Amino acid sequence: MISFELTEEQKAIQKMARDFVRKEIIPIAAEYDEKEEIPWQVIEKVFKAGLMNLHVPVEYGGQGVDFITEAIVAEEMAYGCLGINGTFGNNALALTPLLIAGTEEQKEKFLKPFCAKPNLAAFCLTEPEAGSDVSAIKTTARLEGDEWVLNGTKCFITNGGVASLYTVFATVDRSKGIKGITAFLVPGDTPGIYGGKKEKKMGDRASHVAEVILENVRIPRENVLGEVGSGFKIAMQTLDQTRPMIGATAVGVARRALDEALKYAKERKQFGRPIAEFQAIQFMLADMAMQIEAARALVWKACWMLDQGMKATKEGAMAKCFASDVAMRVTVDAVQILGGYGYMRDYPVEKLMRDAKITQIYEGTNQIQRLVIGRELLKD
Ligand code: COS
Repeated sequence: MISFELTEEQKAIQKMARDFVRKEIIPIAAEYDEKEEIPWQVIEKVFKAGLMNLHVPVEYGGQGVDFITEAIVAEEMAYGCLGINGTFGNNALALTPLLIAGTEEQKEKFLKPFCAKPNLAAFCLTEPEAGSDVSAIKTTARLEGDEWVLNGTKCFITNGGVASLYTVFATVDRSKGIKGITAFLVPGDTPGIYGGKKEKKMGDRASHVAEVILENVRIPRENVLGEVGSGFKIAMQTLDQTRPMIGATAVGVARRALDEALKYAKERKQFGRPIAEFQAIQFMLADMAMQIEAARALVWKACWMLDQGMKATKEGAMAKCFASDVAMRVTVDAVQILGGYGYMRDYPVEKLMRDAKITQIYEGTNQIQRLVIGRELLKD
């Protein structure tokens, strides 16, 4: 059975997120992009509005919504600002390993207090020499008595240095390759874990992305997630669930660019007419709208599969890859429609174009997504 009709709850949360974005995010997005800072007051308001930790079950203090609802909210939030959404949306990436592999005790101990406040989490996988090739990570974990001792450097970590909880991937034995990779929970106040250099970014600038340094970080033995050596699979299973959300945010960025381009094309007069009356512009707007609809359909399909408990590795990669490529093309076209004004910071479209670029890169480059899709096709 296929239906694109949202449930009453989904319509209500979509409206709530849309109103929130209009009131709290759009008015300040350009300022925080310029300042390259997290608007902490907005994070608190997102939390109070019940729009944070959507995917975390209610019994651990989250909102317990399904994947489609999460995607609907992510689209609305990214319509307002990709970077601001990325700051609290990143909790989905960082907490999913705990939801997938955590024991009941770990969920009680870590999720409940985390979700009781507007806390941020960080997912620490990438390293200077291990981006697409996760198997190359060098951060080590050594068991000493009843404690794990972690050492290494992570890079490009969203919320690095400002998170209250870190999910850290480290190797217990480099000679074992991916079979040595293990996932750990590290509370943000643990001595030895701290934020390093904060990155200066092209776009996505209202999010805090930095190195995370681990220097003899000692955590209790029971902070290991799942089996020792299962970290790579946990990371891949996590990305299967979160890549569709990157797709949803890319749809939000693209939809905003289309709305800005439509508004401008109706107002801007050249040769005595609004430029929207020229077919050259109409065809661009039509292509933008078509691509956005197709991208959202792929995102919702992947989310629907996840909601049914199905494996959606291929569909999640398709949704992320297609939607982020769409966001890039649509935002470039929006800048083109706005012409010289589009290139200037007084209008929001140049920011959308800068923001769109990262969606083709993070949570696996679009080359990696194509590789994942190709492998899945060959398996089928
Ligand atoms: N779910 C469950 N298990 C998975 C899986 C998935 N989605 N993907 C891979 N695995 C398992 C495989 O089944 C295999 O298990 P066995 O050894 O038991 O057979 C194992 O993991 C290794 O898989 P594979 O051979 O595909 O690993 P590769 O080293 O070739 O790496 C890629 C695969 C490149 C796809 C992976 O490293 C990747 O996604 N890289 C990008 C990482 C990324 O997104 N980084 C961004 C950081 S987050 S901002």
